[in-house]
Amino acid sequence: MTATDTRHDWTLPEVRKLLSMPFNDLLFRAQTVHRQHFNPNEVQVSTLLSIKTGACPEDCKYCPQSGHYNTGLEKEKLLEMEKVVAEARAARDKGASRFCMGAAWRSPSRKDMPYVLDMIREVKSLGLETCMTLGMLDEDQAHSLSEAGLDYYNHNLDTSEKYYSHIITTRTYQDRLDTLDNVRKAGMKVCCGGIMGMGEDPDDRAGLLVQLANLPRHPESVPVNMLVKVAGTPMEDVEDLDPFDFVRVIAVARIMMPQSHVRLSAGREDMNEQMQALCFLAGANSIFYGEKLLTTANPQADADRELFRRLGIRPEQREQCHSEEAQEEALAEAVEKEQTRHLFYDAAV
Ligand code: SAM
Ligand code: DTB
Ligand code: SF4
Repeated sequence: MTATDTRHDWTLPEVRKLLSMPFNDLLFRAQTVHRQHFNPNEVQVSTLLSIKTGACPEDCKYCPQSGHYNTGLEKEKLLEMEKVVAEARAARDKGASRFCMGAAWRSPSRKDMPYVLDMIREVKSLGLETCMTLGMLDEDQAHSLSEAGLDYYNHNLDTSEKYYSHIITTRTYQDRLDTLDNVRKAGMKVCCGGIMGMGEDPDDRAGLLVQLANLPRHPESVPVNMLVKVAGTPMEDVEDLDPFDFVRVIAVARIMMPQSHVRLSAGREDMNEQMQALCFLAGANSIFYGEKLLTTANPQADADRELFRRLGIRPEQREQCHSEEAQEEALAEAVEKEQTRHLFYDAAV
């Protein structure tokens, strides 16, 4: 690894230039970087579950769960533990290695925290990596989640600082950055990315990438979502993004954050297989797996297994580790996984 691999001093003009390279040159460069850090035929697989749906006080213009818009969504209370555990077990048995739980909150309330902490412990005990996305966190909340064993916290910057106020007015970009800082300080891994196709201009995509790659540490996971246009949200009729521009964002994210997992996230239901294959070629190496994201549709698990088979892609079994301590931990996990190998079999065909 060289120092240039983990730069944190990207400038807008540089990123603009990367985003507008000839497509073939860009993909070649991204794939070259990808192969220096990852097995190009492995993709990490996460499953999402909405643990608290709808009636969110925030006004994010893209979101079907905001209480500000009428999207016809049935709002739900915090899910019972049994349901969460059953969904997590089913996800594990279908081959997911990480279980991501999302709540339509501005931030978790004092009363909900104990349930959330229990969920982490229960899901972790199934041998899954855990991820949550619960809105803004203060330092104490981040520490509690970390102590309960939460591996990842998802908190997206969504777009550039410049475009942010066009999308959300109920919190600031700085609020998001503060939460990311609290998550880092508490020792959790960061999952942070954005949404493309919200009517932003190419400079907003470049601005978001600069923000992500210039964080003090790169997020371990970078979800790149294509906007899912939901009727009733202010973004239901926004103009489609050129799919090649979406692939460009994946490629540039791969080049700028070479050791991060870049997730081809929401929006796959509207992408054909060729488009998804291009995203993998551009360096995407993680997906959401299972027929539902939080409230909207995702491809059927069978269809994804078939796509993996046709592309010769295997689900990644565990994170790559660098420190000795982490390697020991991984070995222990591998032994445990060996004992439950049959559970992962069907996704590895
Ligand atoms: N309420 C928490 C928050 O906003 O941080 C957690 C849940 S929120 C639904 C998680 C992320 O989902 C958002 O940051 C956004 O990036 C993504 N998201 C929401 N609606 C989306 C849509 N229609 N299309 C694509 N991504 C979406
Ligand atoms: C992320 O970046 N995308 C996921 C996850 N993190 C939480 C959420 C996508 C949500 C798409 C709209 C929905 O299903 O409600
Ligand atoms: Fe609420 Fe999160 Fe949706 Fe924004 S993105 S409305 S905070 S659930």
